[in-house]
Amino acid sequence: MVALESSVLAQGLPIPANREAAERMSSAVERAGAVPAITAVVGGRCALGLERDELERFLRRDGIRKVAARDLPVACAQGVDGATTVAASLAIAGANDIPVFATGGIGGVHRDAPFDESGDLAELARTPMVVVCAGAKSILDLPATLERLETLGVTVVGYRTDELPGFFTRSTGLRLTARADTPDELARIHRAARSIKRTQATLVVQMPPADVALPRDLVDDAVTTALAEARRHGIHGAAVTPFLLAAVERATGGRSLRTNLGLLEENAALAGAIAVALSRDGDGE
Ligand code: PSU
Ligand code: MN
Repeated sequence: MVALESSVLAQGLPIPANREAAERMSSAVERAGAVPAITAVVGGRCALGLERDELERFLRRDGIRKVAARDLPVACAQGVDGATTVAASLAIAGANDIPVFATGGIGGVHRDAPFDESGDLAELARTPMVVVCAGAKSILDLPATLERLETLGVTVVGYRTDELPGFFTRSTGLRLTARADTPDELARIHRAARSIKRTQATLVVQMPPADVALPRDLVDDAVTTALAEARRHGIHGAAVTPFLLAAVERATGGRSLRTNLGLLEENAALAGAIAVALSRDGDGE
């Protein structure tokens, strides 16, 4: 089984791209031979896998709140619908012993703020799952995010790359300490982590597909514009990430959307392959 998040569907991507993302990610996991399960809070229940009508509610986006790990108990007790971030999705999937999770980009240390660090990092430090992503979103402070992952003891492995990918871009110039070139190798690393009782995630980072990746200077300019817009509007707290993603989309003339969809699918496919590799040795779930 491969867990997928729902905040990217209800907050991160616009309609109708969010439907395309849900379909492309789920199909990619299935093609790899694994079973996709979207995590969310549905009427106060922590769900692993959504019914058709439930998914439709999340894709319509209205009235669906963004639920981070700290919000889970309140969302459950109040019986609401909530789209789960990476952190909240890991909390749900980890509690159910799901071995693998895929997303687009994890949260991290924000630029330009006195202190704003995504709860995703803390949850990665206490959830021993394989997490596949394209790095942390380009809107973040990537060197600081990598330092925090090191401090937290999260193993970061480049899949067919020696560098931290930049979510929208293939390269950031930030060197990684580990690389693997096959799903089997990744499965071995994760099994080693489990066997020595590491509590952290194995964070697998993969570049966005070459045909949709954006050039670094274009993304740098778009992020600068987006950050200035966020400052002007006084955006803060949980609203920062969705706002910046939408602002980058405007600033790249919509090109970042294609990148986002392409990398979500690619990450889901790799997560499916890793889940299959893990289960082959009877160690998958
Ligand atoms: N990556 C995307 N789109 C998103 C997110 C990540 O391409 O919408 C979401 C994820 O759910 C991630 C969250 O966990 O943003 C991080 O939000 P914050 O910075 O508030 O922790
Ligand atoms: Mn934050």
